[in-house]
Amino acid sequence: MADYSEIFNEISELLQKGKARDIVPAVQKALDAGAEPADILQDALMAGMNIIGGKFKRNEVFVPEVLIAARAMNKATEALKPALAKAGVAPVGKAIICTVKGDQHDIGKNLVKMMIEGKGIEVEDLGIDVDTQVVVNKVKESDAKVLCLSALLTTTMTAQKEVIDALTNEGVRNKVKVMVGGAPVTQSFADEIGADAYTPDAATAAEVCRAYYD
Ligand code: B1M
Repeated sequence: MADYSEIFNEISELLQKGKARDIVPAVQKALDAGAEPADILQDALMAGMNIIGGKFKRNEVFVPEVLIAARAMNKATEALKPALAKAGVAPVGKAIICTVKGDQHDIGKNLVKMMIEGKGIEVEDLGIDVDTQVVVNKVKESDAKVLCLSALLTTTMTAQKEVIDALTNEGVRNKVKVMVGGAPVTQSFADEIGADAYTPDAATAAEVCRAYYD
């Protein structure tokens, strides 16, 4: 089996340094060399992001460094998108995704979106820091079957509950399956707030989401 560790390390280093311009050709180089897109995502990009995350936690890097790394991550995942989403068939249905109110983290959300699109589902992305009422209004007007809520902060995961409660109060809870995720979210939290599904990562989210359309 081919060894991609050198190019994966290079991509991880570029991500950590926030080299958004250089990371795209490096990702392309890995693809051209035959590396699996899922491995580039996991073993190069997520690996680099985890290193940055650890340094952030230990106060070895600060918000600006993390922001430029995040920008490089988003560029790199965009470059991976065609390879990841190779289904290329007519969409089987629609889903809505957003990062909840108060939360500006979008890398995980973008990955989940990309993987769901790869399963042939059209995804309407409401963005980050999305007001609960905006989500409810979108569910009302859209024919989406699934709503995906991302939260990365312990202080914002409660907004996932707010959305579910608001959907119930406005009589549209049964219109969509609500899927929740994000680093602090757990299965027991999802059960507690009445979500339909919790998934720990983007690939599982896409699988579970796709099953709602079968
Ligand atoms: Co933030 N941040 N951050 N940050 N940041 C974390 C989350 C933190 C754990 C860092 C730390 O202290 N170790 C910590 C949270 C602590 C907590 O609440 N428990 C934290 C903090 C404290 C903060 C600020 C408060 C810092 C400050 O200002 N003092 C601030 C808050 C801003 C806000 O949102 N209001 C803040 C800001 C930022 C930046 C803006 C600098 C930047 C975000 C840039 C961006 O997203 N464009 C940032 C980043 C990058 C991180 C870390 C380093 C990386 C997050 C990430 O993108 N991971 C993060 C530390 C860490 O996680 N190691 C951290 C990669 C991504 C692919 O993983 O998002 O978990 P993740 O998504 C996964 C799964 O969770 C799942 O699938 C994805 C892929 O497999 N998933 C879903 C995610 N959403 C899903 C939805 C689904 C299903 C699955 O729906 C169905």
